[in-house]
Amino acid sequence: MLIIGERLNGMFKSVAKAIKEKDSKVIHDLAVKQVEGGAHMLDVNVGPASADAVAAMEWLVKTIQEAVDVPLSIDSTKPEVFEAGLKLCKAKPLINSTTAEKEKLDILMPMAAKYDASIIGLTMDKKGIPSTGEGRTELALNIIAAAMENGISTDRVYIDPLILPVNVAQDQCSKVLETIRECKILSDPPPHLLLGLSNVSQKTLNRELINRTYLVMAIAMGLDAAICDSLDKELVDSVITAELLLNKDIYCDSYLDAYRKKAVAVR
Ligand code: THG
Repeated sequence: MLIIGERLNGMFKSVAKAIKEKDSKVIHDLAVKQVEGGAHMLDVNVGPASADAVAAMEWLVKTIQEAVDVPLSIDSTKPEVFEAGLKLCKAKPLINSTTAEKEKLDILMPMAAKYDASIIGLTMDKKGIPSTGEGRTELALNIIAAAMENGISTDRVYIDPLILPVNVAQDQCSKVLETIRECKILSDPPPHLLLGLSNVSQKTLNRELINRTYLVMAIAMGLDAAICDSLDKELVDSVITAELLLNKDIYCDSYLDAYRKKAVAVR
């Protein structure tokens, strides 16, 4: 399971403030702590409040790479902000994200090819997010086809069926699980399946419990990547345990410690 740390996002007030004041220490600390917590990659989003999003992305990518060397997921909606981040990435980046709209795919797939980046495809278009699993899977197929047309291997595509908060769209949680299972057979090699996990628990009580439970359910359906809070030890423990139970790792009594030691050794 690819764990992508969610905390370097201007949506968080402390991060927005650090970007505004160019406070490197706050960014370095968050980068290091997320990687120590188990993140293999970090999501980077300058947030809605940045006056100059291009300059903010450049500063943020440079600053993060002073502290850690994991690959980055460049999170934006604007082509010029993607370019600003991608051109500075030292390790192969992930573009977060394109939608299934032709105009977006025509810009972002060639950009992925140009920077040798992987790419997240959201199962939404001009009409929004389909309310059925089938509708989402159909859009995923359009995204995969566009990748192939641009010479991008289908295993560099991360389909994101877009999970919504359980308190506003409760019936959608099971539709997303359906989509995860269905998308795995859309291509050979299959695409990856990813979620921005914390969306599911926005403005709920018991956030951690909801995140952890849903993540394990999604992993059982074939999810293999999540943008999530790697500072949450119980969440990361759940991921490690779910993978063990799916026979992706060899059991021993100290499997949690063994996983963490191995993760540090390969870093
Ligand atoms: N899919 C993809 N990318 C994404 C998302 C997705 N990127 C952004 C987001 N969704 C995933 N990251 C987060 C980060 C934080 C929160 C949720 C998802 C979050 N933030 C607190 C909140 O809103 O309550 C902020 C609280 C604070 O300010 O301290 O929950 O789905 N591809």
